[in-house]
Amino acid sequence: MAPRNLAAASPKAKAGALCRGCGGAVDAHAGACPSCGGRRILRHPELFSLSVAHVDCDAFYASVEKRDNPALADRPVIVGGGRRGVVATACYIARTYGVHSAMPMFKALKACPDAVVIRPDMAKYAEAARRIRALMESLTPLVQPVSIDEAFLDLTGVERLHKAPAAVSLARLQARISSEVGVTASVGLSCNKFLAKIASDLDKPRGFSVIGRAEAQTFLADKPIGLIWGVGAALSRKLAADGLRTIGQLQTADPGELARRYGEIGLRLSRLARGEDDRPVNPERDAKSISAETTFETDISERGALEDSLWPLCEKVSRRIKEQGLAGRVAVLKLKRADFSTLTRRTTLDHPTQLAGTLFDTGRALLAKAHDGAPCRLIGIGLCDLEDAAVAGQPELFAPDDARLAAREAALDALRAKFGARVIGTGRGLKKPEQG
Ligand code: TTP
Ligand code: CA
Repeated sequence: MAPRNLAAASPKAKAGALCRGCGGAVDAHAGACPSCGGRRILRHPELFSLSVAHVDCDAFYASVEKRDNPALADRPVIVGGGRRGVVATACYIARTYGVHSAMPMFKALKACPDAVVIRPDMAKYAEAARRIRALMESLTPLVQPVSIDEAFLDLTGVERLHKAPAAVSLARLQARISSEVGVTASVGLSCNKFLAKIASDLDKPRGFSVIGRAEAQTFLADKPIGLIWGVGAALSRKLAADGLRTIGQLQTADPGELARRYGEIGLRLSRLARGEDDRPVNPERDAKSISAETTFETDISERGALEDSLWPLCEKVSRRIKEQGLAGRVAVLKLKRADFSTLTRRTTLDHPTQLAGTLFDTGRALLAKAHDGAPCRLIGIGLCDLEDAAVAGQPELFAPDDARLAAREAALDALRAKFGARVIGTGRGLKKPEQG
């Protein structure tokens, strides 16, 4: 399939170009690659200045099955079945018959009676995924797995190490995944995770697509809001009910109004709609927790005073987790008593959160159970079991109480962004919170 070039022609921009045959950098005006003679040339004005990528394997389970049984190469292959009786994935040939993931198997076979159906072999897929991950990590330490067969890579700063622009290293990675693991992958290259993820899907399979900074807004304008990663059907419906259907409508909507109506996610949607996404590629996403703690000058035994000290810590955790675009499903409270004995209490939330208020309420409940009146020298609180907030989908929006909390925190976050983190307290951080 021919590579897609989304760049608006810009006479001033110095275009980079890449041979899709051998992955080498070529002169932007070359009709064919001087090394391999290939004519599939990808040109883009920002090609050699972008370094955030999303790499996603094509029809992953089915590709592994085809690799292991070459007789299947030209056959429609469906992987799935088993207890749930649904399609896990279909190869691209089977997709031409309308077969897709999560489709009931009987329907899939009605659409494509000749399909070869294979039961999933997770051990095999996990092994291929590990090898692909290792190839990615040989390029950059900044690899953030998203699922078994996809990951974000940040190649900023490793160009000198590889003596090649990120685009060239990624083309080589794509070739190595194919030759060494035996499956194909698609690459999306851009300036941030949001755009890279969209790009990787534009030209599947074996795609290599670029969305540059300059074209991002225009490219997004006529796309449906559902294209935004993490905007599920429920949120799409809610936005549509308010007349918001295209990303372009979000671009022109007042960010303050979006924040007021939808809380934190409104602000985020406004930024994403403009192609702005400052979430870093975070390789430790799965293992990490985000926490904050404080040691008192004098030991504290009074519950209310402990709660007072908890609130600024919740704000700190919330700020850091929002900065990283994460949300945590498990809240952990830590107390160190005056005799240095430590106790931790944890609870799993109904849904992942980024909110200081939710963390505080949870922490306060944990404290009520854990604190026996003994004097304490330290208190800490954190969130773990982290996931990408966009993937977590901000279901708080649909819990009325949390939605109010989210809107309030979003408004405060917007003020902090404008005037600095230290300027805005909520009052709770300064005085004892109301009981209840
Ligand atoms: P995806 O990356 O969503 O899909 P894919 O790799 O099969 O195809 P594409 O080229 O569109 O990326 O999922 C990766 C694997 O996860 C997929 O091969 C099978 C499994 N999977 C399921 O088991 N059930 C599902 O509903 C989906 C979407 C995926
Ligand atoms: Ca995939």
